Amino acid sequence: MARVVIVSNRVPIPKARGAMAGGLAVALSDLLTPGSMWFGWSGRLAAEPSPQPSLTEARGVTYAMIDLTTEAYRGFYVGFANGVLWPLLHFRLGLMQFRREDYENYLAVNRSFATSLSPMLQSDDIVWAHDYHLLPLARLLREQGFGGPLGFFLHVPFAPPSMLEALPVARELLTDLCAYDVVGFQTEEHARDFRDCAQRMLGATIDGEWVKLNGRRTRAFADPIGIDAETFAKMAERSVGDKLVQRFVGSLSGRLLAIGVDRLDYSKGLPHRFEAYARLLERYPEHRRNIHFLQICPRSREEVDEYRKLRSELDRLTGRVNGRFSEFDWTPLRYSTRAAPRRTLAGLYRFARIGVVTPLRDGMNLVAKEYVAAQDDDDPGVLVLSQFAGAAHELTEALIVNPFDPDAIADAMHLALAMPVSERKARHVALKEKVFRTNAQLYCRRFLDALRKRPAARAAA
Ligand code: GDG
Repeated sequence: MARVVIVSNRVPIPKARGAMAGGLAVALSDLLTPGSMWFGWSGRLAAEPSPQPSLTEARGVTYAMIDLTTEAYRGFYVGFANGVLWPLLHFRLGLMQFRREDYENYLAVNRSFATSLSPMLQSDDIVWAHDYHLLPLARLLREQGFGGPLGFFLHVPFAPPSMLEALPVARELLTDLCAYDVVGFQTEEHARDFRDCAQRMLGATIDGEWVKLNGRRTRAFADPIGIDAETFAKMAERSVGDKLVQRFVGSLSGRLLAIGVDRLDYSKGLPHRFEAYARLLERYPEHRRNIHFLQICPRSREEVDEYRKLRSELDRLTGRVNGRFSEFDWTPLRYSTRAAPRRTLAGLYRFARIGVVTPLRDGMNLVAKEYVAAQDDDDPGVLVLSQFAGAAHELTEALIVNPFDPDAIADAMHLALAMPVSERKARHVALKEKVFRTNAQLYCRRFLDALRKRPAARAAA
């Protein structure tokens, strides 16, 4: 069987003991068999470029990493990836700050990845690159002489042509994506947007899921990411007995819990959500004193101005909600910017009557799936889910809301709080079936199957 080489911006080396870190490492854990390799940035900044990767081995998997210079990192990561591509693909054109020198650094870092990785590749390797940091990698690896299957998965949404046109280098990057053999998206809508862009902006020919450009074919298809639902459900069941979870539950004094868990990011709709909670308490006063809202949002990308601004805004909104509604023995909103241990999160999800997942735009949103997996079958909570999260395409039995409408979120929370257990159970059975079936294993298998079929695709080009 061919070796799988995963490439991503950051490399999640497993800790010496204990479970894997989370996120991508969990989704791809089935592929991390002895002999496989994961390549990316070490997280270290060096004065000089270091093309020679450092190698670490854990559980038979080789983790190969390069350092980046401060200048390359700032242009590539802060400037272009998170200052241009992230806002663009999350429909926030006003936040996009394009600078050609950042784009040059973005290309330079991708070139360093290709130059460092290619000497380690064997001709029958399968390479699977992840996310918007690595759009040009396939072209650059091909230039280095790699001829094997190259796949790419985009974790964030894609944009339709009318929006992608705003990116001055959109045509270059679209052409680069067409150098991959397989390009995977979270939803069919994102895959279709990509094919539309390739057709309208590059003149590519579209045939079903296939994009034909300059005599070669790329398959652009939807492969929604999943979680390891079984492991997560077990973790949730066990962790409700943990000291930390118990202490938290005790502090609620029997009140119901609504929970939100998101990286502190402007795509996650946090200010609208806080506003919605205030509307709930204002318009449905019967819930006052009977509910707590816990928002966990670990700080992220603090190098980017917009993220610092968001944090101050949330500090202000929390103060406003609590200032307005608190009573001496009830604080309606608790908000923490520190990450919680994964096991604690699982226990808190299980305890929460409502999971509030209201991003303004999101590729998938794994929190929605984790919340479902963590529920107690006999007394499940209710998921309130944004129509603009990729997860809403699958999890249709959630209470689906428009995240730009705080009143609609408040109404859904009210409905969830009043929902009889029979309806909660009926919705949960349907959601659980989907989360357990379309899990991380299926996600990996579908993508690799598509990539392994590549020779046939080439012959037909
Ligand atoms: C991108 C796309 C897509 C959060 N807080 C804590 C914590 N988390 C974990 C959650 C979940 C993960 O982080 C977040 O995943 P999401 O999917 O919600 O969002 P992004 O980080 O934006 O991820 C997204 C995803 O890629 C995968 O393809 O779904 O659309 O934007 O697993 O549980 N984990 C711990 N403590 C925290 O405080 N331990």
